[in-house]
Amino acid sequence: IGDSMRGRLNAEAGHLQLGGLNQYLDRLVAAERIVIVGCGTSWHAGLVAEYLFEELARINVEVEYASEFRYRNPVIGKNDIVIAISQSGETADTLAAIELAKSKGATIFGVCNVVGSSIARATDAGAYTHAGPEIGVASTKAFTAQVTVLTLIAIATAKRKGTISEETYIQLLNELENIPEKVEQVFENAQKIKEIAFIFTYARNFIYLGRGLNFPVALEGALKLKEISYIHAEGYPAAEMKHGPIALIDEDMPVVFLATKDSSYEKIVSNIQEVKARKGRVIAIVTEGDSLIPPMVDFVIEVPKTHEILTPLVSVIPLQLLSYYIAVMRGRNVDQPRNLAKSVTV
Ligand code: F1P
Repeated sequence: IGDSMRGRLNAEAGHLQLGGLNQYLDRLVAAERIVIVGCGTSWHAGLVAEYLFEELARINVEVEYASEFRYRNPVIGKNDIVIAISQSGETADTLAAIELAKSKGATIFGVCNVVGSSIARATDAGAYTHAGPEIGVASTKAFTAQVTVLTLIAIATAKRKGTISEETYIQLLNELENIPEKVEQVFENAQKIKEIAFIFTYARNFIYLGRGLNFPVALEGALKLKEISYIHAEGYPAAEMKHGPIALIDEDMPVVFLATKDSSYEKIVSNIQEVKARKGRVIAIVTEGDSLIPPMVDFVIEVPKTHEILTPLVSVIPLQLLSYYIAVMRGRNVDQPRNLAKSVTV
């Protein structure tokens, strides 16, 4: 995250360094619709961006799996802006989605990690995440770096569009500077996360629930667990639970709740009560100092308080660590999980 932000924040000068995107900011400001395409973790970062662009810049956003979009006959044209997200910059489905959108006249922006990659070259402009290579196959720092860059783009767009005040703008940028330190603080809880991982090493299923900006984080937590530990895991918006997944809850089901103190807090508390009433085993990610949730649940992992808009950057870290420790305890090769490729080029 630090590398992704270094040199980009210049709140006093009133502008952000967003690489080639700086010249195109007016296109984003005027956009009636943004279509975001990506696969896997990159798609989850896109879902976070949907909340950010809608909330801050009041732009309609659609987030598409590139692997579906490319085979549909999507309604897309010259008034649309497509943002393609990819760590490797080589994912075949994302590249094909870009080519399709381009052939219909859309403008394509990229958020890629690898400089000069095929996707970066296929776009009209973009901002690199500059997060360095992922050592393992599963995206982890790619997610936080993508979300950081997308947050900056949404903030810059909103500022120029006038949909956020100067005060909110400065507040968000100042808080972004605090994020690397807050992520470090989560790492100080590593021992506790390891103990929880030990208890659930041989769980057969997991459910992850979150609301708002924490919903894509729940999806990402479930994906990380699947990818590196091979445990079946599902992520849902917490409010969807009653529409089906609640049938799965019993005393053998670990349920990870993203329950940080934000605008969904009260609702998530009642979702936790619903799960506890059915004897689910709840692991709650809460904001430091929360005294309401801990007595209600089985395990608690605290994260530092941040601005609601920036929550995913902090709340995803304990989920990545939990997956990591469970995978290591199960003897998995976390850097090279079975069946996964670093870039899916076919
Ligand atoms: C997308 C992705 C990763 C996933 C795995 C396979 O890659 O689905 O999110 O962790 O490595 O590829 P990319 O387009 O972001 O490089």
